[in-house]
Amino acid sequence: SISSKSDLAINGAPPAFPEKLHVGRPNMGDKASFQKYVDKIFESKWLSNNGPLVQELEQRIANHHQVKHCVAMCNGTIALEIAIRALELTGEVILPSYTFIATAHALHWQEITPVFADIDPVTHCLDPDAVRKMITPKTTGIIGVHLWGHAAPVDELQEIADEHNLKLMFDAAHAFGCSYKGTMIGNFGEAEVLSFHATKFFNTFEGGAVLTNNDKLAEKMRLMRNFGFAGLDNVIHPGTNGKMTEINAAMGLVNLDNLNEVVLRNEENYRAYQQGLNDLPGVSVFAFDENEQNNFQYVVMEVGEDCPVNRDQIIEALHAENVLARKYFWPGCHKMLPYRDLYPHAELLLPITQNVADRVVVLPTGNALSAKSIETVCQIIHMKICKV
Ligand code: T4K
Repeated sequence: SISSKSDLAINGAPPAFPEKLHVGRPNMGDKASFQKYVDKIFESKWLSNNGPLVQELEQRIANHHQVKHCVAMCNGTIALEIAIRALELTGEVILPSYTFIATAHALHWQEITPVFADIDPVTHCLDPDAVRKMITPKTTGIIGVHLWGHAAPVDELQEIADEHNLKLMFDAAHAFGCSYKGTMIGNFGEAEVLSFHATKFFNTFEGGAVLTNNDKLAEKMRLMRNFGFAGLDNVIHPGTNGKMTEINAAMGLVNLDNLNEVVLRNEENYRAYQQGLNDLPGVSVFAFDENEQNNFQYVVMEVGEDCPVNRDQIIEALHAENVLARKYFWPGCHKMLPYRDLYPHAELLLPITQNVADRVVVLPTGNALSAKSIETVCQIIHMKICKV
């Protein structure tokens, strides 16, 4: 156990963990069930192109989110691109800079200008007043991001969208199984995009989907993900290859059976971190809304201005102990290429984004962590912070 500064690896002690603790270790379902699906795939010789397992997965994910349509795709980024294109967004689209780079790239890839608006310091999601400030005659849409699974301010954003005749959609990559005012994510805006990447709460190795209640939009996206084919030899729409394969769907079906256990484990870990960290000076654990459904996939610690050491010093101490905490989503999309060059002064409009991006530490969670190891991670942080 870590009970004095000299027990820290940055001070020469051996690392507290012999093996690396990662953020984003995959949540894995039952291996034997997966193997049964593999056998089925080998028997049927149906590997891709809207196969039976993909269809079953879509149905189950739609039911889980109580939404009409789930259109599965090969990953979350292509799902974003297809949704953006299906909604016919052009010109400028407003989004947060404090998100994974894919949200911005999905727009830029289609020659749409991503316009970054500032966030709320408490929820880390778009600040509706900041969004209003960024609207120009070229604005056609808003992409809210449900960061860490915490819903963006859906009602306020919808009001702005209605007022200015803009299309609203959401990047719900983090928000599988989460809710907003008691309604499951997937039911808001024109469409909401999930990611099923290996590191996500629910994974299909790689994968993603668009959820929507709009029949026409769902139909259009189904065409777009399969080159625009409507039956044999008949292309009726521009399209790309956004299809999910059967092996990905098999992983998804197995992982769906495991969701309750993953949430329970994640929540336990989250509470253990809360308990271990919230009494320490200058740090706090990002608070989820206790009235909503959460997946607790991200344990986010914020290092306050009153903390005796800064975020990077804490990260350095953790990495020395083999705790590979991450600084998602530092430094913000507006500081990465090509956006840094396109908007050299964007940072002036994003003071909260910059502040939050400099203060966040995402901590390892999931199955690989025992209560004891969380206690040790908290002790490391405590020792790094304390004066003696
Ligand atoms: N929108 C948002 C808000 C997103 O967060 C994301 C993805 C997207 C859109 C796009 O969705 P996708 O197109 O990815 O479906 C990771 C993921 O690659 C990315 O999916 C995710 N967000 C982002 C938050 O995290 P990196 O660059 O941090 O990945 P990497 O390789 O450093 O992996 C993170 C950790 O996970 C590693 O320390 C090890 C562990 N890991 C990773 C993989 C892939 C494993 O243990 N096993 C694995 O198979 O981006």
